[in-house]
Amino acid sequence: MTAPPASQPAHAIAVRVMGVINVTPDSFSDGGRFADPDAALAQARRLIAEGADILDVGGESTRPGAQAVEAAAEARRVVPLIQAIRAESPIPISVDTMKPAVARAAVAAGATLWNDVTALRHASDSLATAAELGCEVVLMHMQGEPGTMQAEPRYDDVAAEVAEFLAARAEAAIAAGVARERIWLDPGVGFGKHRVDHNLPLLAGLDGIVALGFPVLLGVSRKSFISALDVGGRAADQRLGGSIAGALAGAAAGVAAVRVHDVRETVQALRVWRAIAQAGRRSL
Ligand code: HH2
Repeated sequence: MTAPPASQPAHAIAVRVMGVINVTPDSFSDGGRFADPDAALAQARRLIAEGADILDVGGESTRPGAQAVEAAAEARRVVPLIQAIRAESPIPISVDTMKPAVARAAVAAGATLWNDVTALRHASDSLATAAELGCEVVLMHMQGEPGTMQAEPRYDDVAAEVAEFLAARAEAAIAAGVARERIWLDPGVGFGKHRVDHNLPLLAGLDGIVALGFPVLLGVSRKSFISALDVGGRAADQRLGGSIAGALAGAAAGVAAVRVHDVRETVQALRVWRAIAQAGRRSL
């Protein structure tokens, strides 16, 4: 999976949709809805039927103030679901974890992608574990730690600093033995970023991250900057319009995939956006 060459327009390659399943009691976006194994598997089936290209399974919330989870307990949340999905579908499965032990258990259960919001910085053996597992990895930017990251984020030029960080983490992963073609980058919208002052210029500058030459994953879905821009604050499950606007901005910038809670609506929006862009090219 590689980013489109710079000479190709963004819509030449279909943006893949990663559907989120949080097997947690406390996620900001859908906390508790899929903590039950049967509900989580039903959600996985639903997201596959709705057109998801990848499923991202997470067993620990990253929102500020979320309860920390021991690795063994986190693995007990995600592994049975990954096994159950793998038993009935070949869909690529990603595990959203910062812990090498959980990534290891998830890959053994059938996951093929390690989505790490700490860009393999959480544990001293994160880089080596990613190299050993040989799976794809998502390296995400975050300023600070999940618990305190929103306290006082600071940047001079957020898009440039995030791109510089991601390039350095990709080099670190490659130096540790992770194959270049297995690396994805993610700007980490909402992770140690002021809702409007940082997330908006970051989204406006996504092309600089795409230009690094790795596939880019973008997670905008239901994030709080959407409610900051909306008429009246809206709860996480009332941010679909803004989530889709963010996904389309990512598509226009050339991201490879978007991480979303609302798969059906996002697939529809991306298909329409792409068809219009392609029709425009044909009529040139
Ligand atoms: N956002 C969240 C969690 N994991 N991973 C990547 N790569 N990119 C993201 O933007 C991203 C992520 C936060 O969303 P959610 O999973 O819905 O919430 P929580 O962390 O509270 O479970």
